[in-house]
Amino acid sequence: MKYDDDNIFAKIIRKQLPCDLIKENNNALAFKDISPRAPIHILVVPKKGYINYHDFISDASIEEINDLNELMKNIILEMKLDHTGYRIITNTGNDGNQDVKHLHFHLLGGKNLGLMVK
Ligand code: DGP
Repeated sequence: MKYDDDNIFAKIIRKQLPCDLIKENNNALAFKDISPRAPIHILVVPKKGYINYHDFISDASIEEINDLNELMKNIILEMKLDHTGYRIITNTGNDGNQDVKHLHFHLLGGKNLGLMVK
């Protein structure tokens, strides 16, 4: 599958659509999910276009991978999620029920999230 430059997260990254920005660095952006499933529901995305995790890990530079992980880590520490716990999810493809075809990690917390898969 080819990456579609017109997906909603690509437009958010290009600032063609608004978002509730949490934090960003050179290669990654974090913003609030528009339909939160938990008191804390943040999406962490690479700025460059990758459809999913395996594309990212195959093709991204070390700087891009480091920046995404650094952004995730800083949010976890700043929101003290390391004290309370959290969940990171990335949905991929059909079985993963991926809706937006730009890699994103859901960072969820703020309550007990229950079982991982129902
Ligand atoms: P997924 O099923 O993993 O592809 O989840 C996509 C998520 O993206 C879903 O939780 C809702 C969120 N989302 C969809 N459109 C927008 C948008 O325009 N802005 C924001 N902030 N989030 C969006």
